[in-house]
Parts: sequence; structure tokens; C-alpha cells
Amino acid sequence: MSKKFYVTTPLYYVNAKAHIGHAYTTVIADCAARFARLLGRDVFFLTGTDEHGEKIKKSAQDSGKTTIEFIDGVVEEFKKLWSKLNISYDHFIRTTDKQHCETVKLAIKKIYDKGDIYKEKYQGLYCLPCEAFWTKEQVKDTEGLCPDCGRALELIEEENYFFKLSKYQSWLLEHLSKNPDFIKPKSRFNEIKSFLEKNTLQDLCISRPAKRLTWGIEFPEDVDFIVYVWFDALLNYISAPGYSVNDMQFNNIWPADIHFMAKDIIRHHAVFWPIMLKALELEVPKTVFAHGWWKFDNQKMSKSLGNVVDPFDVIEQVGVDALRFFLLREIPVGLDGNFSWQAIFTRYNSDLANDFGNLVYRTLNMSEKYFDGIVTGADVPIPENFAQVLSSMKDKYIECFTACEFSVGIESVYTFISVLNKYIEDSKPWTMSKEGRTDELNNFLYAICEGIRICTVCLWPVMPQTCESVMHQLGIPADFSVNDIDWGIVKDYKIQKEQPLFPRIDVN
Ligand code: ME8
Repeated sequence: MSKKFYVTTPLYYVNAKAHIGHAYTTVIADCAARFARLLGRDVFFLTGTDEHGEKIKKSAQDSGKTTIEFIDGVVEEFKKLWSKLNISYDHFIRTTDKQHCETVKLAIKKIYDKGDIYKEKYQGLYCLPCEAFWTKEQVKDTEGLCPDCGRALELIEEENYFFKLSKYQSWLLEHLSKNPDFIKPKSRFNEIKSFLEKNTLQDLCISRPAKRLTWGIEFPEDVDFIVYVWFDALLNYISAPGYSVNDMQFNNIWPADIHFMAKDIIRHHAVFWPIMLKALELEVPKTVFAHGWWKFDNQKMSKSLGNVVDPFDVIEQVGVDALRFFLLREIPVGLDGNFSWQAIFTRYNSDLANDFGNLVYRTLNMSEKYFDGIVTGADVPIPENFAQVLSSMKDKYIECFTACEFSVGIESVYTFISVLNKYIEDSKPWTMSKEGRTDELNNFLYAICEGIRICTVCLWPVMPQTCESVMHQLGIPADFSVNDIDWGIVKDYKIQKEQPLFPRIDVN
């Protein structure tokens, strides 16, 4: 396995504030980045904002601000949310960054010089809000309306630049057949493969006349045109690590290990993007991972439908780590999920307050009560019923987190947590104390502290703040490494108990 790990989120549009859907992708990417750090890999974690296009200019106008003033405000909101959620990104790219704009021009020029971009008069059905052209074939099932937003289309004739997607169709199909992990999950892989097998790719219109679209990057050597926002935005994944400006850094980081996004933009990432890279003679990403949608009342949560949940509201109710835990635990990464307050409170009270929070609190409490917080561990053997569970939990956890199956990976950690809770019930430490069996009581508490420590290392990518606090309360350094998922690493514990991690929430 290569030592570096390059992971990305999509660049979010800045026409509105982030909602739970945006938080979801970013938390998934953060969990993957932290898990890679746990494995000792050199991580480059990229997120950012997609700032060009008329939709954004229009939102700025509606708000009464200048375009850049409006965008700067939304970007600040995004950054505030990522900081609150402890998102450990290494770089935040904005498509208005000077270096990115220069890279976009250079990439277009390179592809043009190669002969893969050409100029042609074009007639098509255009959706102004989506800034997208559609063919008659594509709108035959939608009664002539935009397949994305359902609004009316305009017939437009104009000259534009086109990118030869069609030239690379058979190459892409061959790439898919040789690289079954290129698109995940499998259902999306099959969807894209069958799309490529059944359809002939249309060349992609990658410019807009400057008379119609003004907020964007000027086409190189032709000021009458502006670069199509998607062609601009996708290139962020190479401009951020330094394509064409810092070759050494770029060669260390590229290709991306995982691009995360939701299924709505899989085609841009699994068809347009690899073909753009092929035309630039660059390697393609190792994996494009399309997760499902968060819905509300069974409809996709989206800005345009206005049914969004504000992550700050959820954080206010349950805290940052409970939100991260819920997003990662509730649904397998490839499937859709329905957001409900009931579901989040139930998950909080059962998994966090009861199973994990209570385990930590009562263990620390007993350590202070019986031993003034000093629990010694020289030569304490692993309890018989722990060894098997720990070993299979470790294997399963590493396998699942490597495959981004976070929900199942967390579940495997919880099998160990329930063994620890049961061990407390079965061992009856209060009787050991009453009967003066001091060594036995110490060894029992050491075993539980070790168990808690191991689960805490595993859960750190999911709930960093909580896990750092647990390590602090156990009196040990908050360093997290996969090598610590083993028995007997810490010799003595010097407990400093704080408030319960997850006080129960009374839902009624
Ligand atoms: O598409 N459930 O930006 P965008 C889950 N700028 N994830 C969701 C979601 C939901 N209901 N709603 C949004 C763009 N997302 C382009 C991307 S990349 C070079 C350019 C998440 O602001 C999910 O990751 O519309 C989805 O792919 C992304 O936000 C779309 O964000």
C-alpha cells in the first residue's frame, strides 16, 4: 500500500449555506483521512468551494451584495462549520484562487494544442438555472423539460468549444474492466459501465459565450468565452496539489486515492474527469466513491427544495461528535438515509449515552472510588473472553474502515464495547471491594481501562474530540495509531474523571 493518501470532497457551490448533506460527505472524507493517519499514511485532505457560474452571481444580486462579498461570506460559513465539526482538511481551495484559474487555462490550452478541444456552431436545449445543454434524446422522457431541475428549456444556437469525450469512450470502458475498484460502490460501477456500453458519449460543451455568462474563468486566448463551471471545478483536484506549479509536490500527491461525492454527480467524476485526465496524460484517481442521499420526509434534502437540516441546529441539540457518529453509523456509505430527530436521539441515548459513555463513566468512577484513580497493570493477563473478540474486532475494523464501510466497522467496535459492559455486570466489582479482593479488583479495572483505550483508538476517526477527552481522562497521551489496538500497551492508568461524555437526553 502506498504511504500517501489523497482524499477529496466535492467543491460545494456557494449559492447557499451548507446543510446535512454537505456535512455528510465532509465527515466521511474526514473519517477516511483520520483513519489513514491512524495507519501512519501521509494524508493530503482537500475540500473547498465552487464559486463560478451565473447561479452564484444571481444569489449575490438577490442578497444585495457584490458577488465577491457574498461569496466570501458563504465561504466563511463553510469554514466555520468545518472547524466546529473538527474537519482536519489540509487545504481549502476556492475556484476563484488565482493559482487555480491559471491552472485551468493552462490545462485547456494543453488539451486544445493536442487537438482534443475544437470550436463549433451548436444548437441545443439550454437550461439557464442549471447552465446545462441537453439533447432532444435526453429530454424525451421529461416532456422537453430539464432532466435535472424540471424547468423549461430554451432552444439556443451559438458557437462554443467542445471537448472530445467520444474519442476516449472505449479507453474508459477498458479502464473500468481492468479496475473494478475505480467506481464504488459496485452498484454505481455497474450503472456507469452499462451507461457507457449503451450510449455514445456526446462531446462536452466546455465554454459559454461571455455575453451570456460573465462570472467565470476567461477561455485562454479567446476572451469572448468563459470556461464551463464543471470543467473549471473538476480541475481543482490537480490544481490544489500543485499541477504545473510545484511538480515535486504534485507527483508526491497525485493520483487521488479517493474522491468522495453523492451519486448525483458520479457521472462528472467517473466519466468527464478521467477523460480530462487522460487527455492531459495524467493518471486517473484510484477510486471515485459515490455515497447515497440524506432525505427528509423521503425527499432528497436540497437547497432548491428547501427541506434542508442545518448542521448547527443538530450540533446544538446533541453535540459535534454525536452528529458525526450518527452520520457515519446510521447508514452504509452507499445507501440513502432518512434524517429524523427521533432517529438521532435514539442513536444518541443507546449507543453513546448508554453503551459507550456509561462504560467510560462508571469505570473511571470505580477507579477513583476504589484506588484514588491509580490502576496498575504490570503483568495483568488478557481476560479469556476478551482475546477472541479483540482479535476479530481488530481485523474487521481495519478491513471495514479501509473499504470505507464505516457503519459496519463501528458495529464491530461495539461488539467489544458490549463485552466490556457485560464483563462489569458479570464480575460484580462491588462484591470484590466488599470482600477486600483488592488485587482482583485492580486487575479487573485495568482490563476494562485497556478495553476502553482500545475502543477509543478505533473510534477516534469518528469522534476525535470525545476520544481525545477519554485519553486525557485515562491519564495517557492522546496519540492515535493502529499499533495501539493491542493488549497491554499502557502499564498504569492515572485517572482524572470529568463530566459524563454523553448525558442522556430526555426526549419527552
Ligand atoms: O455539485 N445527501 O456542488 P453542490 C447527501 N459544485 N449528500 C449531499 C446532499 C444530500 N441530500 N446534498 C448535497 C456541486 N450533498 C458541484 C461539485 S466538484 C468538482 C463540483 C453533497 O454544492 C454531496 O457530496 O451541489 C453532493 O455530491 C454535493 O454535496 C453537491 O454539492
